[in-house]
Amino acid sequence: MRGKFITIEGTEGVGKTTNIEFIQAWLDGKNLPFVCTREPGGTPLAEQIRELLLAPREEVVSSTAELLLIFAGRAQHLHQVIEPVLAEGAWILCDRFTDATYAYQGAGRNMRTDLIAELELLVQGSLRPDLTLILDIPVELGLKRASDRSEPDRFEQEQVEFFERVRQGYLAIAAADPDRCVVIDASLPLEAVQRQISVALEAFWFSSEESG
Ligand code: Z5A
Repeated sequence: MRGKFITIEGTEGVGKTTNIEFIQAWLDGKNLPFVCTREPGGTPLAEQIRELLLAPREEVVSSTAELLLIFAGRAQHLHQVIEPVLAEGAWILCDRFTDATYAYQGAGRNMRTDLIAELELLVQGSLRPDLTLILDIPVELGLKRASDRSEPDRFEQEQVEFFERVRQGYLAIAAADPDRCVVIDASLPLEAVQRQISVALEAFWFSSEESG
C-alpha cells in the first residue's frame, strides 16, 4: 500500500522544527516506516538550490526566478525521494511543500496563483499531501521567537507586512481545503501545541485505517 504524505507549514518562527521531532516520535510509536525531509531541499541538488534561494545577496532576485528555482528543487525532490518512498509504502514527513509556494510566492510576493497552479501540475501531476499541519501564530510573536537564531536568511530579511500576507495566505489555503489542512494554534505553550498535533494525527490515522 502507498505511504501517506504529511506536510508541516507556517510562517517564520512558528515552531516547525521543534514539532517535527514530536511527529517523528508519533510515527515511531505507530511503527510506521517514514522518511523526514524538507523543502526547499531534500536531495543534494535540491539542497544546493536551497542555498541559492536563502543566501542574502545584493542582486534583487526576481520573483519568477525564485518561483522556478523552488519548483526545480521540488521536481528533483519528488523524483529522487518523495515518489519512490511513497511507492514503497513508507510515509513522508516534509517540512514545507507547495502550500509554502502559494503562501510565500503567491500571497507574500503577489505572484499569480494560476501560474503557480500550472507549475504544480507540471511538476507534481496529481500528487498532493494527505495531511497538512499549518502552525499559526501572530507574525510578531513568530518573529520574536525566531530572532534569537542565527543571521537572517534572504526570506527572514522581509518586512512584517510580507509575513502578514504569508500568514493570511496559509489561512486561506486551510479554509479552502479543510479535509486536508489542520490549523494548529502555535502561540500556546509547547505542550498545548503538541496536544493539538496529536489529536490531528490520531484523527488522520483513524480515517486512513478506516479507508483501508
Ligand atoms: N520557501 C518559500 O518561499 N517557498 C516555498 O515553496 C518553500 C519555502 C518550500 C526556508 O524555510 C524558507 O523557504 C522560508 C520560506 C521559503 N523562509 N522563511 N521565513 P525553512 O522552513 O527552512 O525556514 P524557517 O521558516 O525559518 O523555519 P525554521 O528555521 O525551521 O523555524 P521554525 O520551524 O518555524 O521554528 P523553530 O526553530 O522550531 O522555533 C523557533 C523558536 O521558537 C525556537 O527557539 C523554539 O524553541 C521556540 N518555540 C517553538 N515552539 C514554541 C512554543 N510553543 N512556545 C514557545 N517557544 C517555542
